[in-house]
Amino acid sequence: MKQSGRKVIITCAVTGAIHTPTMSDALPYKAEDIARQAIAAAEAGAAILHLHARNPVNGAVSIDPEHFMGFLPQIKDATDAVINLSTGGSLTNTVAERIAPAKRVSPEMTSLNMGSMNFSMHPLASKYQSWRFDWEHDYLANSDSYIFRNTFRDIAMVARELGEEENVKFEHECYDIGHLYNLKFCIDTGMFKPPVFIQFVLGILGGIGADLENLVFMKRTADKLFGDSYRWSVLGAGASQMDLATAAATLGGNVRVGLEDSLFISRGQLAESNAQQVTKIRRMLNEHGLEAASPAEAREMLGLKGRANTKF
Ligand code: KMH
Ligand code: ZN
Repeated sequence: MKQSGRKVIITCAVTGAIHTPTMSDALPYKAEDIARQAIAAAEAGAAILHLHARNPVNGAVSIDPEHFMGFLPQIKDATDAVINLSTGGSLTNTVAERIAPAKRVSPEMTSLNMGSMNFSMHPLASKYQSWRFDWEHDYLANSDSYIFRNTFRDIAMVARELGEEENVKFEHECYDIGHLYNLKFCIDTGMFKPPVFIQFVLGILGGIGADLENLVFMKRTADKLFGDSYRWSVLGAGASQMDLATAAATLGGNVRVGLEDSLFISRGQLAESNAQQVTKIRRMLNEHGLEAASPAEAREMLGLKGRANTKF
C-alpha cells in the first residue's frame, strides 16, 4: 500500500485502569476532567476515544454505568470522535459485569481482550512512598495475584451480547502471539466477521515485551492468519509508547496513545495531558508523510455503525 498521505487512525486511551492519581496530576478521574481531556484529544486529532470510568471522588477504577454516563453525553455533544468503551476495566469483576456499561449505551466500539492472562502492575507499588488515596497501594500490590479472565466462553458472550445484538465493532486487544490464534479460532467458528480491528498490546507485565522484533513478529503472525482481512494498531505500554506507535505507522498500521498506556511525553517527563500525546504522535505521522484519519474516515475504514446508532 502507498504510504505517503496514508490516513492513520489515532486512538487516545484517556485514563484506563493501570495508573493511579498519585502517579500524575494529569491523569483524569473526575467526570468533567475525563470529558475535557477526551474532547481536547479529539480536537488534537484522535479519531477514536478509548474510555474507562473512574470513581470521581477518589479516582478508583470503576465499571459503574453511572460513572460512564458522567462524561459520555458531554463528549458526544462536543466531538464527532468514535467512542470506544473498555470492557476490560477491572481485574476482579466478571466479564458480564464488565460489559454492563457498553450494553447500556451501545457504543460504536468496545475493547475485547482476546485471552486470559496475568496482568500485573505490582512493580509500581514500590515506586512511591506516599499515596493520594488509600486504595492505590493495595490495588497495585495485589495485582500480582489476579488473573485477567477472558475465556473463550467469555469472548463468545461479548461477541453475542455486544457484537450481534448491538452491532458493536471490537478493538481486539492481543497481548501475545497466542491471542492472535484465539482470534483466528473465533473468526473460523463464526464469532466475528472480518475485517477485524486488532490492537497489538506490547509491554504489559504478563504479555509480550515491548520491542520492535516482537511488533514485527505480531504483524507477521497476523498476516499469516488473517491475510489482508484485518486492520491493526499498536499500543506500547510505558516508555515504548511513542517509539512503537511511530514504528507501527511506518509499517502500515494505526496507533494508540493516551495516559492509560503511558504517563510520559518523553523519557522521564510526565505528559501534561492526553492531547499533548496526540499532538506529538500526529506530528511524528506528518514527519513521515502520513496523516491523521478523521472520525468519518475511521468509521469508513473500520465499517462502524455510526454515532446515530448509539444509545446515549
Ligand atoms: N490498558 C491496556 C493495556 C481494556 O480496556 O479492555 C488494556 C486495555 C484493556 O485497554
Ligand atoms: Zn483500556
